[in-house]
Amino acid sequence: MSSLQLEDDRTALSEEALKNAFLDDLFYVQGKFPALATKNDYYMALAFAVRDRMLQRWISTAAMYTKHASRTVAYLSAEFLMGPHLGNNLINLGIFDRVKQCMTELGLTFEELLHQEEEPGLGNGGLGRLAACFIDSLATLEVPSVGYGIRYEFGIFHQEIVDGWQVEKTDKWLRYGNPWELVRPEWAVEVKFGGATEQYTDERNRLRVRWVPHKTVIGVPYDTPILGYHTNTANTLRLWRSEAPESFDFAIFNSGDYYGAVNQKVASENLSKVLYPNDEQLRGKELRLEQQYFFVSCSLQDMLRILRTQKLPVERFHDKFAVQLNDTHPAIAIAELMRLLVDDAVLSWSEAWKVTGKTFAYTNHTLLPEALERWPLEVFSRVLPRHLQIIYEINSHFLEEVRIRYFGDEARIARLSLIDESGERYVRMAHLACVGSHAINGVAELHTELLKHDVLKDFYELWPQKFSNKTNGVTPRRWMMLSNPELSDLISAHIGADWVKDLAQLKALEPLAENAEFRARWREIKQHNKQGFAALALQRTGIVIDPKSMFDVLVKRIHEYKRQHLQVLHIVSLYHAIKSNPAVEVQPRAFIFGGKAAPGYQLAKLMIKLITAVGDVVNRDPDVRDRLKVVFLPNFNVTNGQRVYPAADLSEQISTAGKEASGTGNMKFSMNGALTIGTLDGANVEIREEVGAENFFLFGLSAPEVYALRTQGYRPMDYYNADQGLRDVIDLVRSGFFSRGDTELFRPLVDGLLYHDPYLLLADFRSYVDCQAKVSEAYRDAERWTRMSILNTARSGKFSSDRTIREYCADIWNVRPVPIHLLTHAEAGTA
Ligand code: NBG
Repeated sequence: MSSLQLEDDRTALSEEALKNAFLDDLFYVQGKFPALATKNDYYMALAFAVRDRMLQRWISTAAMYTKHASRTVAYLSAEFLMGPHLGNNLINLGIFDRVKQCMTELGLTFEELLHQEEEPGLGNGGLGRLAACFIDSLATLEVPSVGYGIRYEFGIFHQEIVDGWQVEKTDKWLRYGNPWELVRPEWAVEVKFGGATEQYTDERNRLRVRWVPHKTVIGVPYDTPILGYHTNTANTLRLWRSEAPESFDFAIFNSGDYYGAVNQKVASENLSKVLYPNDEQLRGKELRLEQQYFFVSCSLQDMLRILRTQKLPVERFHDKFAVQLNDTHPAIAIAELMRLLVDDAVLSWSEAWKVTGKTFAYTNHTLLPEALERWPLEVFSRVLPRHLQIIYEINSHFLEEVRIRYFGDEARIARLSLIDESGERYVRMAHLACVGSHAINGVAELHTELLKHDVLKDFYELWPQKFSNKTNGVTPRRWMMLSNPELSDLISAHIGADWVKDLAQLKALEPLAENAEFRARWREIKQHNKQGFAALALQRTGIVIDPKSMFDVLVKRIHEYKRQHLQVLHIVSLYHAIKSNPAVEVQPRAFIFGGKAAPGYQLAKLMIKLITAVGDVVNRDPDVRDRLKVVFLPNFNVTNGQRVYPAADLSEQISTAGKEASGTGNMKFSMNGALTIGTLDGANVEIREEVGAENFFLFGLSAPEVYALRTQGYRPMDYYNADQGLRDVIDLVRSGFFSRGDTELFRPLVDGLLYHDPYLLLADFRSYVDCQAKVSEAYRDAERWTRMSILNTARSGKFSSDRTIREYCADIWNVRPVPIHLLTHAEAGTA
């Protein structure tokens, strides 16, 4: 092909070029002129102007990776909770301020354009957001990588609060189009489901297995460029959408069954329709298994296609790709790669198994036994008959090895088996992931230890060398620069701007904690962020909070183990103290909550109602005189997170020790100068280690203490009986005081605590309330608090996802950066 002329006005970054491009896109892409343009038209025009500026990097990156056949990380994740792209892309391109300026000069409000973007909420919480931070870091570190996932038509539901209860609305994020993706129908693949398998002898006399599926679905890739920060790298997030195959329709069309054909089409397209909320019970599970297999099969076939274009033999799959399994959701990839290698590529079992084992690595993200994925054998064999055979074969080879190693230890063999046969039979996906991977990791030190000695103990004893820890991190680009620009500018003004790529440099802020002027400026910025958040809270809830009060924040998914209701007990105890003596001295606080409950998790929904019900009483009681305010901010998501972390004084990380794998919100708070009150759980342990025990409010039982208490027999009622303050609190809730006299409403929660309390709220109550008193005392000394706040930020360098990704690259993936040479227009035209 002769050299293609790329237009400068699609790549140039000057103000002039940006403005022209924006107006050009408004006219030629949106088909509007200013007098008729809506906010969304302006947003789209800007997005397209920015996307054009990403494409040169994207193409240069693809060309480089192809030419060098670079070793590539494939990050397989059922969730990518990206959050809005526009602001982040501007930051990473280094043109945020310039574009803001341009928009202002054109008479537009830049913030409004940013807010116009519907965030792609393709994740539930921490796990999906971690995947998003990881691909940001991979691009920033210039590591060849692809994120593979599902392009859900509906992401995590939109939460509204009606009469204090959560109401779910569908998330129609694609309603106005998505300017960041490019569909690649030419790389669509077929995925098969159901049916049966049969043996046959091929033309070379080899005994093989053929899968005769019951249905076929097409997976179409939608690509989104993922920019690195101030690099030329633009990697790809490739999300699969399901479609009905043409041929399938034809067969039924010809038989005259038009509606049957349409139904088939609808059924195929349903596959990628909706993201499943986690913490849900079995209902609707089959579609979820189909989703998992769908995106995994699409992704592996895509990798094989890439291998072919680079003329690499399938035997070298593991040299080209390091495939990371983000939890067990994609674990079926192990059986699928075996199928592709053995059934399609005709490798021997043992050769295929070697390639597979060297390809995969598995990250575990949970310590809750009920959250470990298992599929009823019956469902599994119906959806994936060939894969079940393969899993049986993997299991038989594996158990043979175990039998030799642990001769006669049948109990251990049953515990290790890929098939749970203790009752109804299940496929254990975590076991499949462990057996088929060369590396297994947890996401915080404590979590990894608990995996080794509890959840995955038998596997650790078998293969200790496979286990390692990779403490989570978050990207400072989104969670500091974009969310907290004033603080970021202040930091850069003092220590230079390199911290954004090397967060350990924040250490240089430490001496500034002793600088009174710096502290005053630090406080001013926090105050400003708090004012901004107070305005948002007012607009969303109608509740006025005072930016001078302490912002005490608990935002995360609503779950019993995360113990939002422990904070409620604390609030009620303060309220009780005020009611008993209205003159009592209490530190004014705004208690800010946010988070979604799984639609089928009744108790979590009741926890939301409890928060709002207590808020209704406390917020209105004249005796409180505005000293306590309770706000439940609806629809906590990435966008709202960006507003709340920078505004927080106090970060609540109060899960029962030994339950939270890591937490990542805890890191976002600490980076933004909030102090933590927390248990020794997940990454809290490491945050405390880094920032220093004196800058962290620790309370509650440790994981070993929790374990000991449980084994010795935990009786929550004993705590109730022994503690007058606790009794007052529980009795007040139980009396119907917060539920207009209804003594039944909160009974499931209250009785749950008194008679079972699986997450030990009553055991930790006294320690928590006492610790909160220390927090109040510390807050009253503004200078001391500010020092602690600065030190939290200064010592949060470890929690950059860049550090995490460097560790994965070195210890698990064995990949190296490939810096990108930006192609000139002429080069791109001939590449
Ligand atoms: C979550 C854990 C968090 C952890 C994130 C990211 C799941 C299954 N696990 O503690 O609960 O921070 O994963 O690792 O969503």
